[in-house]
Amino acid sequence: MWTSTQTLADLAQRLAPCRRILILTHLKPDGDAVGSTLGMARALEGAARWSSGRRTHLWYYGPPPPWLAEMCGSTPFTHVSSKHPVEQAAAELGGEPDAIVVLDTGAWSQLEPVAEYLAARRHLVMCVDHHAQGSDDLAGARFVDPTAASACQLAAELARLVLGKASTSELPRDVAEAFYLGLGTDTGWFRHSNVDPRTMRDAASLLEAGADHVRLCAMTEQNSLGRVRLIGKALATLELHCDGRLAIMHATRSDLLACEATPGDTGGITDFSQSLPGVRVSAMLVEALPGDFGRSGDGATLTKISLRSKAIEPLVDVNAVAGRLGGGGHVRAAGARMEADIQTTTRRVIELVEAELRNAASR
Ligand SMILES: [Mn+2]
Repeated sequence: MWTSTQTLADLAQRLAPCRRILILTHLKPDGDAVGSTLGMARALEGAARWSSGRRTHLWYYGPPPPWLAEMCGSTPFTHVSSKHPVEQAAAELGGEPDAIVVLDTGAWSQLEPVAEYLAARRHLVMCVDHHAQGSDDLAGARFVDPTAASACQLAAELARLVLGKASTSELPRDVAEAFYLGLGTDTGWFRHSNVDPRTMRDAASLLEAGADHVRLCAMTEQNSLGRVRLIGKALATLELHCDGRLAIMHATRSDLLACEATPGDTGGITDFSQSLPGVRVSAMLVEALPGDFGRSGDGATLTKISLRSKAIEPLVDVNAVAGRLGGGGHVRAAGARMEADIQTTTRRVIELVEAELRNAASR
């Protein structure tokens, strides 16, 4: 069972004498992953009662968010990659760590690049997480609270204990700033269903400590010019099908070129049509060249399909739709590729969603 085996006070006590602490999070770090680890590193540096170089070490792996360097500022971090492998990063620690803190995940699958390194040092691992599932054998010492909207709220409490403060509102500004980032991003800046009174109280406390809401929100909500132009093009193609319950948008290869957008700029555009009241499923179709989305092929026409389903009962299972096209994902967000042009793909998506809408209605 992925439940707590220790209190945060136990973990703070265990960290107190540690002089070389490695801080890790999940692959492809998001705001909560970066915020929790960065805030923790800064708090542990601040609590050091000796002054012989750095006490904490941050490793990230997988595609970093565009704002990573800006967010970390003068706090150093290592990006572990094929160019900078774990062995090299480990050598740079200057010796074996005496603690490894894993934040915002407890799953081996999310720690794949460092799994081997961690497996050999399991007795050193402490985990603080807010996910419902995790791997019990990753960390014997763990604090798990799935009722928290973000790992940053739990990390803020641990940082408070580490620094011996009465409230998280007394955390140093740069520590609070990092934790506020994760609280903001994991709640979609206080819009998602995980927002509750505790979220707001914790956020208020971090704002009191000096977190800059405007700066952090603007930093993570940035779009490139190419992406904004592409959003405009895609919205202009919006069509409703299935009695207004399916919204479809598309972008062609020449749209991308005209907007100076990259295939990476197409992510999340589906969400715009989800704001239409009657829409249950939205789809975004992007004409791709083989290789655009990490697949090399024989030059055949390829259309990438992104599907979203709204959180309204009965839920329409877009994972099932994607599955019929050879793709997959989750019930509410899934994707697939079809070796066909946009028109043919559109017709197929309409057919499949129509059938799935009937399935959902009959459940
Ligand atoms: Mn999280």
